[in-house]
Amino acid sequence: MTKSALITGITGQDGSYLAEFLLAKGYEVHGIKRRASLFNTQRIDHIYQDPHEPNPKLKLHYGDLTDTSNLTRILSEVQPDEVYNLGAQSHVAVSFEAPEYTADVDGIGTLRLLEAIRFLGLEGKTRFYQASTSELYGLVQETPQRETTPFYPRSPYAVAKLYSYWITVNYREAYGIYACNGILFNHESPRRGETFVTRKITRGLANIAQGLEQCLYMGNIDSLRDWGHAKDYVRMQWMMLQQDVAEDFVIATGLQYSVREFITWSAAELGIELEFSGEGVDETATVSRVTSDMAPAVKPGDVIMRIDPRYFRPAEVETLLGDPSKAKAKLGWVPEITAQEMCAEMVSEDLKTARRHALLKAHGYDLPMAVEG
Ligand code: NDP
Ligand code: GDR
Repeated sequence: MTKSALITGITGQDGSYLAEFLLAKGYEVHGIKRRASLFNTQRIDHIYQDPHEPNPKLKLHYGDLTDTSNLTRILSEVQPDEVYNLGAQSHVAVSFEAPEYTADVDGIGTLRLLEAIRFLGLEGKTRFYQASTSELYGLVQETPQRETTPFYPRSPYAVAKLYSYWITVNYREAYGIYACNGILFNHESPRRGETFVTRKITRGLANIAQGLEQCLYMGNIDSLRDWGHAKDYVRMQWMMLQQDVAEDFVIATGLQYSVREFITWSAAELGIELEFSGEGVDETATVSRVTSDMAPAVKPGDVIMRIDPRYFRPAEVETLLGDPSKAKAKLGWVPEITAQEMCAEMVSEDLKTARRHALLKAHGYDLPMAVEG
């Protein structure tokens, strides 16, 4: 029997990798995409299947996590074996700008899906995965963070996700729904949104290397994160729904690095050696040596990173480090891609794009380069 899965947030980083993963396993995959005035399916265009073809395995539905009747209708039509709730306003800094919307989508959106499962009598059939987050630990109460570490959210995003975490646990306990939380630490890839810190760095430095931008403006580069690769993490999302009993798991690498280190690695991938000097808002990174031809636009003495306090957050999560022992012991999951390998892949992909853009620019096409976030 072909299994079916419904993915909210299929157009995002994780949704695209998970859709690929489930299609390869033979699933019929349904995804909810938002109506937008521009195309927003770039991350899944390579797996798109024409609905006019016989038996397409990937089907897209217009929808939104703020729309109860829409979600209920889609669930009723699809009757999925598995729901992966990955849809969210997922940017922590943006959640301070749009707290109410973030609460609606990231908090109540989860309730809408769980209620729809209950209302439609799918409790015995549909398994539910909630995209919980290490941001729940916020002001950390214990290091490393594990499943039992108390939460202390530090942003409207994290507070909304805290609601989702507990409503998922509650529907499991109250109604017997197979529902679990993956408490995922930061995970990245070449498909990461351009305003999250790793991608902002790899894309920004690749652009600087090719002369498309001059300087990277950063926020708190002392921040410490436990970075994994999205491909490893979506595999774990699926594994969590294949157990006999629903449980919550921390997904992390158990290793931690600073944003400054990630900048250094990314520059090194481009053959750029950096020297950091100054403190706080006056800290800069200056090019000390260029050792390859990947960065023709950069020369020693160039200042290519400065701090812009605009990117500081009203309340910061300074440090996150996960303990994935439970996932390893119970599911046999271990991450396969290191943070350094992931950084190299991201730089390599962003360099390809930057080279194409540099070529276009040389022929008179100007492309907007700057990102805010
Ligand atoms: P992305 O930001 O890349 O993707 C978010 C997805 O949610 C996009 O498909 C987006 O659609 C969709 N979405 C946004 N708002 C709505 C809405 N109102 N209704 C329906 N869909 C909506 O996030 P990631 O793929 O990185 O993360 C996936 C999930 O995992 C998110 O819930 C995130 O909070 C969580 N998470 C992520 C971690 C990470 O490090 N990546 C770590 C821990 C948790 P569109 O493309 O149209 O914008
Ligand atoms: P985070 O990811 O907030 O951890 O949430 P992000 O990459 O945005 O920030 C990581 C750390 O880097 C610092 N930082 C900057 N961040 C951004 N975006 N831009 C900057 O210029 C910058 N300079 C420094 C941040 O302050 C922060 O400390 C991500 C999201 O994917 C969430 O959805 C998910 O739940 C968590 O990871 C786990």
